[in-house]
Amino acid sequence: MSIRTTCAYCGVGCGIRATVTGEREVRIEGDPDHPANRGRLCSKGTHLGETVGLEGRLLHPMIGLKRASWDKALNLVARRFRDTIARHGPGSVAFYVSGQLLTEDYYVANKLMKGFIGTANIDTNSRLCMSSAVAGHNRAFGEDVVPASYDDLDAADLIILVGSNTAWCHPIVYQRIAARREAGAKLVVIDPRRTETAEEADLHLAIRPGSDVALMNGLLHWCREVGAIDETYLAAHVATPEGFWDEVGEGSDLWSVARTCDVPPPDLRRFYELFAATPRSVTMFSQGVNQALAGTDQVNAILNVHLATGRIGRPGAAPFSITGQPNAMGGREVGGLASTLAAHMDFAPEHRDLVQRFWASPAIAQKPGLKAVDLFRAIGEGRIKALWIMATNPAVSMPDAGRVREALAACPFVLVSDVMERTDSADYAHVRLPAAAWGEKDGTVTNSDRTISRQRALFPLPGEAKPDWWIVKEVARRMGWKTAFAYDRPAEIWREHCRLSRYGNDGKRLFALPDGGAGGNAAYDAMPPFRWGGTPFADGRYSTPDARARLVPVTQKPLPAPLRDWPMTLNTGRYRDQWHSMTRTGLSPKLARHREEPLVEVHPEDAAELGLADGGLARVGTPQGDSIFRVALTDAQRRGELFTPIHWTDRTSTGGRTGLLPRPLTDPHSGQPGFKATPARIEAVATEWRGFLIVASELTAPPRCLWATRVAVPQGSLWELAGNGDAARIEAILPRGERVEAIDAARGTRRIAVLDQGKLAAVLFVTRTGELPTRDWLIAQLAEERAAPTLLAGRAPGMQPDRGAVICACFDVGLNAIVAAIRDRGLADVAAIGGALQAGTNCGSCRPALARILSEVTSDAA
Ligand SMILES: Nc1nc2c(c(=O)[nH]1)N[C@H]1C(S)=C(S)[C@@H](COP(=O)(O)OP(=O)(O)OC[C@H]3O[C@@H](n4cnc5c(=O)[nH]c(N)nc54)[C@H](O)[C@@H]3O)O[C@H]1N2
Ligand SMILES: Nc1nc2c(c(=O)[nH]1)N[C@H]1C(S)=C(S)[C@@H](COP(=O)(O)OP(=O)(O)OC[C@H]3O[C@@H](n4cnc5c(=O)[nH]c(N)nc54)[C@H](O)[C@@H]3O)O[C@H]1N2
Ligand code: SF4
Ligand SMILES: [Mo]
Repeated sequence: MSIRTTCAYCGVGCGIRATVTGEREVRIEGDPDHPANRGRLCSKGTHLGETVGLEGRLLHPMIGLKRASWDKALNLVARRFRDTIARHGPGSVAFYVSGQLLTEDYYVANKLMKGFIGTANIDTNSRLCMSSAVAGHNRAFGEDVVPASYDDLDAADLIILVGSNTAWCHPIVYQRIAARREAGAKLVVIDPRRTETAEEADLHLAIRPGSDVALMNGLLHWCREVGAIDETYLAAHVATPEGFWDEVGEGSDLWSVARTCDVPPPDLRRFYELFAATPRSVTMFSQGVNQALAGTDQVNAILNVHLATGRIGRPGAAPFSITGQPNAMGGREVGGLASTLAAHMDFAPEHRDLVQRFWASPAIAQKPGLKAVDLFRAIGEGRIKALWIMATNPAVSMPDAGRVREALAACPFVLVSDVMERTDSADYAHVRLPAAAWGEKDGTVTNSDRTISRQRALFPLPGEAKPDWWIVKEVARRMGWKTAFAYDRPAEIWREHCRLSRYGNDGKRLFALPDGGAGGNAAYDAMPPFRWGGTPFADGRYSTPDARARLVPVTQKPLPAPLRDWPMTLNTGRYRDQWHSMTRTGLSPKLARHREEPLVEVHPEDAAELGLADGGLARVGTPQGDSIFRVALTDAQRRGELFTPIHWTDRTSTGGRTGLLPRPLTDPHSGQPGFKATPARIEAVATEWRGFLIVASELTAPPRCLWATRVAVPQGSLWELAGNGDAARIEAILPRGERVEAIDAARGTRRIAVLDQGKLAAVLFVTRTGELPTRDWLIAQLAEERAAPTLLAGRAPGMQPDRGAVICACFDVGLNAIVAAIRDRGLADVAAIGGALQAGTNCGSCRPALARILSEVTSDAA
């Protein structure tokens, strides 16, 4: 029997049909009836089944390093929070929560902090993610409403992706865009990097980072010049501040904009003409827009264009802020940000009054609380003395993560509730509480297009794990608020949340959920996905006092010249097959193969000047800290710019730690950090030896050397290694067992295998001058009952060559097979590759990569 649920990962919110096939085993299929994906899944969703094992899970409450009963742990937590509040006031405690909580969890945490503890010191990792979009929506619409749905993509004739690597980060939305293009729609991508998304586009504008306001103001100015402004719409539904158009016109002629954005004027003109001529346009944006010091202005620059052209509230015409996490949107709905109260209300006296009455609560937060960056600063300064971290890993994901770690280390009481036993943040916890994970928890999530779906439990709760809502309400009850937190099941919380959304609303707020009470628990259990809000603003009425939207004057900030000591600009973001700090995707061997190490991507000409070699190591430094990455040369980068991934942690690497690098500076309106542009420098790092370690058992810490980075492989892990001095130190990490060794002093090569009754336990290869064998065959030996006798040769006699990097994660197809098939069988398009090798025929995430390989191979041949 299959259970309908929702994917654990991104804000696309794909529906899944899960069939439990054994204890902690599940078969995953896309749900053909879910409106977000209609049966499709991307590589991450497809491989969810590989991540539901109990490996690495936290299964019991822990006080320090000791296992404790729930009773004892909860009493301690309640006492510590109560005592801290009694001594230092409610402002001395804080929660830092996450868009990976379910709505019900989120609601209860928010209610406890804002209505009972009585401060708004609850912020969420969504602050790092889309708070600029929230601030932009509030400024323009008077309410944080995303006025778009995926259906608009199916109706659009032009889709513009701004600061969004959709093919990797929202793959199923990308598939939808690709399908619409087959029907003739055009795609424009605006991103400083030539991502796989950009590579596929009809037009790619590789703008200078941070120049989006200039680009959008230029577009607005162009639309005015060519008569594409919808004057009727403006007159009826939009308030235009005095002098707005003069400001827009300033520096907005094509040539000036092209210079500011550093793009060829003909390309810019093509974009502007295309937009002006295409009423059905959707502008979709994410972190390249939000994560900037002028993120909110960048959002409003986009919203201005859509308002002024009347391209909003109509099919196929909308600005579309796409959310990252599975329940980022649900968090906005419950008011999980420190700057909002609940149910799309803020701290205006009438809202405070209304929410307090509804909750019948003893207190209500009077003003916004500390936003994430300020919150961790306050912890560092000793102003916050008790912190609860729920479903997020700030020691990795906050900007200037080194300072965040210092703050956590200094905080008198840190509570972490997480599904994993060890995370970089949990290392600082005084108490750790085991939370239920995806596949065990039960509740609702809201995706990017306001569709609310159920996540349903597939397995019984393992060990003593408990759902987050249960943990929060137990703490609340022990702090003395028994009746207000007397929940027995998520359905009760859901119904309360629905009631609050409608309470005293009278159409003032668009966010109003249907009566969640109808049909009781059974209706909740059976609830099909539904979208709230219909087509927002279809009637031209906005949530402002005068029902008009606002054009918000925004001007391009001067772009900083390169600094002498920090001449490069560091951009950071995501890989296709990893999710954030890898606590889940890191368990999947298939997902590990796409990018096995954290790379720093650099333009070849910069590399030549700086003496960086492709495949070598380099140290990336900023005033905040430094970290080492593997160099990858690519002309997809602009000159002077670097790109590093956010995924690697202390658990998985000695280097590759992007979080240490960004500045803790934020947008003045939203408090969102500017993760995408940090002044930086880069220098080559020489190492005397290289090697790798394949182990069956999990290491508790990376091997000690300059460079050690881990990925999951079937039945074990693979560590890539490099360092200086005596490599023999590494051997200390090898497990006990029967050892076989081969040492070649001339080449400085050491090869050691450790066997446990004939089965491979570990193999370490190190060399100073020689080659290393490919890893695949050795990895496969982990699965053999008796390891092959040619282990130390690194291959079987007469073995076939390497497979190359895995391109298609679904069918495990390597680069070399694809190249060979294109050459030998004369394959001419992506569909033909799919026909021959299956690659690209499931989730489609690798289709852009297949297209590129195809064009490279065919142009090589020509
Ligand atoms: N595979 C995968 N998918 C994910 C996630 C994941 O971890 N892995 N995380 C999810 C989450 S929480 C989020 S928030 C989303 C994020 O999804 P995206 O926003 O698509 O991802 P990012 O890689 O952070 O950044 C997007 C792009 O912004 C570009 N950019 C940088 N600076 C600028 C600029 O000044 N202007 C413009 N126009 N563009 C710029 C970057 O070069 C980058 O390609 O992905 C979600 N989906
Ligand atoms: N430099 C740089 N930094 C960034 C970004 C960037 O682009 N560049 N992007 C930012 C963005 S957009 C985001 S969203 C953040 C993401 O950053 P984080 O939120 O720190 O990332 P995750 O690794 O997803 O952390 C989630 C944690 O919750 C745990 N968890 C999973 N499910 C549950 C559950 O049901 N209950 C509980 N209690 N725990 C659970 C996981 O094991 C994991 O430890 O990173 C931000 N940081
Ligand atoms: S696009 Fe992929 S990661 Fe995102 S919800 Fe769908 S299957 Fe999950
Ligand atoms: Mo995010």
